[in-house]
Amino acid sequence: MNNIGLLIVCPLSPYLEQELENSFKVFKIWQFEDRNQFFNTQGNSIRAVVGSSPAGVDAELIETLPNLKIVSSCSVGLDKIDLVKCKEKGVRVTNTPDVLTDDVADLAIGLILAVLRRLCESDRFVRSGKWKKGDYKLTTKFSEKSVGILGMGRIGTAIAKRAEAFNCSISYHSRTQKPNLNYEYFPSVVELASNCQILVIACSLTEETRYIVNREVIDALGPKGVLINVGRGLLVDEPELVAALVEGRLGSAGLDVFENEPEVPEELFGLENVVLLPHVASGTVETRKAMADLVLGNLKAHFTNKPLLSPVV
Ligand code: 8YV
Repeated sequence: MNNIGLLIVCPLSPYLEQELENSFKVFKIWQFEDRNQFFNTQGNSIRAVVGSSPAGVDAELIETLPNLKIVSSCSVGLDKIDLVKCKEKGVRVTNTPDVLTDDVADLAIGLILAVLRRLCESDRFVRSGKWKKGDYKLTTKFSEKSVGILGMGRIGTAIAKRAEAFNCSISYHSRTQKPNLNYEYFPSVVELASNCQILVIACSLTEETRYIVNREVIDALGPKGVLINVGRGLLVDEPELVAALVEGRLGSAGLDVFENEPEVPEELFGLENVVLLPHVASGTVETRKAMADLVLGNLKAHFTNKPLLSPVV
């Protein structure tokens, strides 16, 4: 496969980049200052693209690569890939589901605990020497709270299972009700937010779900409510979220994702009722290796005419 042109559209783990280089003729898009020149000279040779959550392929890039056959994303989220265009052009698409589910669900619970039990603030309290000068204020119990999950797919289900172990009551909203689940289903996000104390966003970003958590949802969650986001920043109306946190209309938030990563609204930096993470839900050594191996497995399967391991298109 060493003569197959493969374009990487955003930096990946050193392991994945090296493995790709061992098997393909790799081009890294960020290394070309003049991209038009690159596409003019190498565009025809590119048969595969590898991206991740920061960058995928839009319609323009797909049109620019006439011999593109497969897009393999090192992410479960597909929001950066124009799936309709891929289908139209006969370009196969794969992602990395399942292997990251545990990590993302674990981190959602970690964020809930960090927010409610003020773990980061407590750590700062000890490090700054303030413990010696006074008592630390009490925090909020997690066990037995009501948890609403937005998006009851693989990740939502794994979060629900974990929250059940904390004796939480679980409810959810998703496109359709899941007949095999005993959790309460709400047909709208506002109803879900009105009926839970902690709202966890675990759905995928599509045209339909963009800004699904708007002011109405945030207000329904209310001044004691907790918002956790392990999905995508664009699922939330970020200026509304920031305003609600600053004004105390929303209780607190644990955020792993933001609208314009790595930019994070600076108004959040001074708030103690938020925990901010740099999009690390799948960021463990074990899971990133498994994601990389799935990307490699899909590409190798495609170019040896075997069934794809995790096909999307
Ligand atoms: C990122 C993710 O891909 O899988 C997803 O959709 O958002 C993450 O796992 C990962 O952080 C690499 O950027």
